Amino acid sequence: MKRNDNIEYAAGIVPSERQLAWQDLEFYAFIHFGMNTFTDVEWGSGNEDPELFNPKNLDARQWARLIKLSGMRAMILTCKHHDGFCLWPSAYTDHSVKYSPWKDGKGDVVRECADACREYGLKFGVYLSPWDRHDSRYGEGEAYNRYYKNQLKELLTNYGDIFCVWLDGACGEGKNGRKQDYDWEGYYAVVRELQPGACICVTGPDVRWVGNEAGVCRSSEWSVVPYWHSLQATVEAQSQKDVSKPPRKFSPQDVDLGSRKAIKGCNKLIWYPAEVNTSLRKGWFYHESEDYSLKPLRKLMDIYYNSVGANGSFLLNLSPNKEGKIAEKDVETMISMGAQLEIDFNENLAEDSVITDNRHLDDSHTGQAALSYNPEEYWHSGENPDGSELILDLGDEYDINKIVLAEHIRTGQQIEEFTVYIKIKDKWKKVSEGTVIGHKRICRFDEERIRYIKVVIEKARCFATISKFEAY
Ligand code: FUL
Repeated sequence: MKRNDNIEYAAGIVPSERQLAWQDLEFYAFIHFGMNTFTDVEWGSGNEDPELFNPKNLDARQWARLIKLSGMRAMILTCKHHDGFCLWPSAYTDHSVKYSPWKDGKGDVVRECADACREYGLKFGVYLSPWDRHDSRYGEGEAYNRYYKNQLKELLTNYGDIFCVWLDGACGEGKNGRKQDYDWEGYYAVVRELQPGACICVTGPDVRWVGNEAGVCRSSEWSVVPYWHSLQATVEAQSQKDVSKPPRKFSPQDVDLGSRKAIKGCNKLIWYPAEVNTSLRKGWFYHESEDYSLKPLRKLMDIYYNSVGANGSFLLNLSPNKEGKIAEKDVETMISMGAQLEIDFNENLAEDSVITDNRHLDDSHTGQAALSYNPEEYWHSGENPDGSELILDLGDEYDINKIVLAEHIRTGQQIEEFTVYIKIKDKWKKVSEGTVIGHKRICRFDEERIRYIKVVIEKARCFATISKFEAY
C-alpha cells in the first residue's frame, strides 16, 4: 500500500543547527525589567520620564547566579518593552538609561546582563519589542523599521554571542491606533547576518510560541507543523491585545498542530518546535502587590515536566524589583526548583544497563546505542518501525518512577505512538503511553522496584530512532 505522501514529507523535515542548539537549552529564564518596574504597571504608556529609572543596587550577577542555581541555561532580557525605554544607551533615541539618573547615565543593563551570563556560563538572548508606544516613528513605516533595525544591530554587535532574538507579537494599539507595517523579513535578515546562530522566536521562523502565557502545554507538541503557524499574521492574531487579558488557553482548533490529520493536505511543512513561556509571578514585571502570587514549586515542576518533558522548552520569567534585585521569596522558590531538578535527575540508573531490541537497522544502531551519551549514537529501527521494542535490563532491581526518552531528531521526528511497560512479578504492566517523543519525553509513573523496562514503538512515520533511554 502506498503511504500518504505527506507522512514521508513530514518525516524528512529536520531541524537547523541553530534549532538543535536551542533545543538543548531546555529550561531558561526571561527577565522582565525596565521602566514598568518603577511605574508599577505591565504595559507602560511610553510617556514615562527616564528620570524614574534608578535601580540603586542593580545586581545582574545575582540574577545570573540564581538562573544557574535554578537549573536554567540561559537568560533573555527585555532590552526594550512596549513603552520603548531602552536598557542600553542606544545611539538612536533619547529614551534610554543614558538619560536616567542610574549610574549618572553611564550604565548599561544589557552589558551587565551579558557579562553576568558569560561569567555564569549562561547563554544570553534579547527581547526587543516591535510595538513601541514611545517612539514617534512608530506607525510611519520605513522610518520606524530603520530605527528598529538599527537597534537590533546595536544589540547584536556589541554584546557577544546572542542565542535568541525574541520578537513579541503583542500590540495594544487597537483599531484606531497607529499601524506599523513591520519589515519582518528585514529584521530577520539583520539577525541572520549578525548572529547566524541565534534563533528568531515567536514572531519568527525558528521557535513557535506555544500559544498562551499560563504554562499550558499540548499533550502532543509536534515539531513538524504546517508552515502557516510561523506566519506573522498567525502569531499576531493569537497575541495579546489588551493588557488585562493575557492569553491563558488554546482555542480548541489549536490543540492538534502536527498529527497525521493536522498535516494532511498541507503543501508546506516546517520544523517549528514549541516554547512554553510563563511567569513565576502573576505578572511579568515586579509589583509589590503580587508578592504572594508566586507559582508553587509543584506547579512549576508540572510545567517543567509537561514542556521540557514533552518535546518543548520552558521559558520562565523572573522579575527583578526596583532595587534591581530578585526578591527573597522568588529566590527561595527558584532555588527549591533547582534542588528538585537535581533530586529528580540525580542518578541515571540505566547507565550500565543492557538493551535488547527486536529489530535494528544495522550493527551500529542496536538498542544498546540508545544508552550512549553521544547523541550521534542511537537505535534505529530500520524500515518497519511499527511494533519495534526495546527492553532495558537494569541488571538489578531499583526503585524507578520515571524514564527519559529522546529521538535522534537530526534525522527528523518519526515516532507517533509509544507505550512503556515495567516488569512486575514476571508480567509486563503498562505504565505510560503517548504520542510525541521528539527532543525529549519524560514518562512519570508510580514508583516501583523493578529490573526490566520495555518501550514499544506502536506507530512511527518512516522509521524510528531512540538516542536516549534513561531511568530514575
Ligand atoms: C506579551 C507582552 O505583552 C507581555 O508584556 C510580556 O512581555 C510577554 C512575554 O509577552 O506579549
